[in-house]
Formats: sequence, structure tokens, C-alpha cells
Amino acid sequence: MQVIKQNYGSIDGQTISKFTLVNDQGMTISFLDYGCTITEIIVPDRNGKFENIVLGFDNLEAYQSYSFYFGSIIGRVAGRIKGASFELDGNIYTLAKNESRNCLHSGTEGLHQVKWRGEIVNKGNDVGVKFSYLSPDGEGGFPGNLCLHVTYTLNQLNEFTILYEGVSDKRTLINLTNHTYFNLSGKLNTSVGEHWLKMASDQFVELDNEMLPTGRLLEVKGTPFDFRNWRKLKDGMNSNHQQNKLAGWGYDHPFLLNREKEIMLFEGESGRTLKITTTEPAVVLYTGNMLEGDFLISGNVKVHKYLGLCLETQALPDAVHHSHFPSITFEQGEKYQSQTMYYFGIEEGPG
Ligand code: FUC
Repeated sequence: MQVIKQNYGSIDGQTISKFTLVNDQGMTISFLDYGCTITEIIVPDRNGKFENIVLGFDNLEAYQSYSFYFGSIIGRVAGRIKGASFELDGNIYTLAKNESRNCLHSGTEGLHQVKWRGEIVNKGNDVGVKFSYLSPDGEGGFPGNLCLHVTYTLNQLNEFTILYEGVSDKRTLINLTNHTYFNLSGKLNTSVGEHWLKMASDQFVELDNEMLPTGRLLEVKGTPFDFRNWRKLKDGMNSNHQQNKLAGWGYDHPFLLNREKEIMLFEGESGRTLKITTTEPAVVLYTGNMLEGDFLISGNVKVHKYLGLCLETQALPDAVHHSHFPSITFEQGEKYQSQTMYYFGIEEGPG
């Protein structure tokens, strides 16, 4: 097991570092202290070929210029907040309107674009980096000085864990996630439509035409949103279901996870699997429907629609405006803790 730390450039005079965790199986995962951004995950296919399976850039300027949130930690509140404002304890808080009149991924002062302090940690056979950041009272419009830690750990079983911890000195909202785009094929010019997905989720959140939750939970039964058995993602990309069409032909939806909070992803040609387990109540499945632009990503690939998919474990978006959604409000001094584990393997697949 080893951790490599390299200089990755600088922002406003602050040095940005890149950390790489390597285990004895040869799995490697690299990330920056800028936004705790995961830049590369290299794992073997069924023939032992090691390839990168996430979307990223090969330079810091690109991470600063393009707002696709590649690999980053999102917060303080992931997803959209209607009207870019909310009320808490009689006070109205105003956030940045960075998507028409709404706030997306905490606006222009999000956790994905700040420098975190990274400290290498060794826990028995595991290696990792513990990131810390103190988000000042009012940052992004949210109340409270929020002390945050995000710890990335890799073990010998190809399990990568993200532990999120936070505590605020005022009552506030917290809903963090990681925004990595996966493409398990390792060929970063294919579409994710051929990926299979399986997760225990009976209900998903209906969205309106601004991609905000209407508040209604819809049953997945009989729809392309039913992943209780293996289903290819292209089902939703080719579907006439109004919710798939509204998302730009695909998925961009929060799914409420049943008691077994487990999500399985599989790609047939490579045989690669990703199993995600989480303590969070939901996952947002986003199939890269809006991934478009005239620029190259790592591997010199031009970005295109459906190039990667995100599985963002979190509480439901816009929870502050829907009292029946799991709460994301934390009391002064109350500990926020959340964990998501990613296991990278190889299998024969759904058959
Ligand atoms: C996801 C989506 C959004 C947005 C963003 C880049 O989280 O929910 O629609 O496009 O990523």
C-alpha cells in the first residue's frame, strides 16, 4: 500500500496537491485537495487490463473552467434548491442563482472549488487522506461556521470509502455527495447506455420542468425507473416516459433506497462491476444527459452526451422545501456523519 503526493499547480498562491492511493492489487485512485476531486480510478477488467474508469481533466485550469463537477465533493447542499432561498428559524437565506432562478450544487461558492487541507492517514492495512475545511458562516449563503472532514480510504480488497463528517455552530442544512462520473468500460469514448444497473428502490422523485422535485414520490413498478432487477441504462435514454424525456432523454432522478442501501453497476465487455453501499437515504442517478461542449477530457476524448454516469448518494434534493422528505437540517453542535463505500470487482454479469 502506498500514498504518493505530488504538486498539481496553484490557485491564488495556494499550492494544490494531487494524492494517489495504490494497493497491492495495483488499483489506484487519484484525487486533488481542490474540491477533494477524484481525477482517476484505475482498476482491472476481466483480462487483467488496468484502465481509468472515471471522467476527469489532466490540468487544474480545466477543473476551474468547466462546471460539470467532475469527481468533486458537492455541498454544503447537493442538488437544486428552489428559488435559491430557504427559511430556517424565521430567517430567509438567499443563495446564488446559478441555474435560472434556482441554486444548483450550492451555487458559486461550493465545496467543489475550495482548497481542502489533506492529511495522509494509515489505518491498519488501509491508506487514505483526511481532508478538512472550515466553511465560514454565510459562505454560499448558508448559516453557521461549518467544520467539515472528508476522508478517502482504500483497502486491499479494492474497496474505496468516503466518510463525511461535519458540525456547525448554528442550525443549518447539510447534504454532501461526491459527483464522480463513471464509465466502467475503460474506453472513455463510449456511451454508458450499455451499463446495467440494479438497486433496491421502490420509489423515485418526480421532477418538474426545472428539474426540481414536485414533492411526489412515484412507484418504479412498470416504468424504466424499475432497477429492482438488472436493467440497461439505455432503456431510459430511449424511453418515451415523460420523466425520461424531461431529463434530456435519460435519468437525472433521485431514487429513495429501500432498507438494503446497495447499488450495483455492471459493464459487460470489460466485466467490471461497481457495488456501492451507503448510509444515505437516496441516490441521484444522472446519465450525463447534459454533458456537451467543445473540450477534451483526460485521455484526449471530446466530451459528449452519456459519456459518464453519476450515482450521487445523498438525502433528497430540495428537502428544505418538502417536509415529508428526510430532513437535512442539523442542530447547532449536532454531528453530521455519512459514509459511502465503493467496491470495484469483476463478474460474469446479469446473464
Ligand atoms: C447532476 C444533475 C444536474 C446537473 C449536474 C451537473 O447532479 O442532477 O442536472 O447537470 O449534475
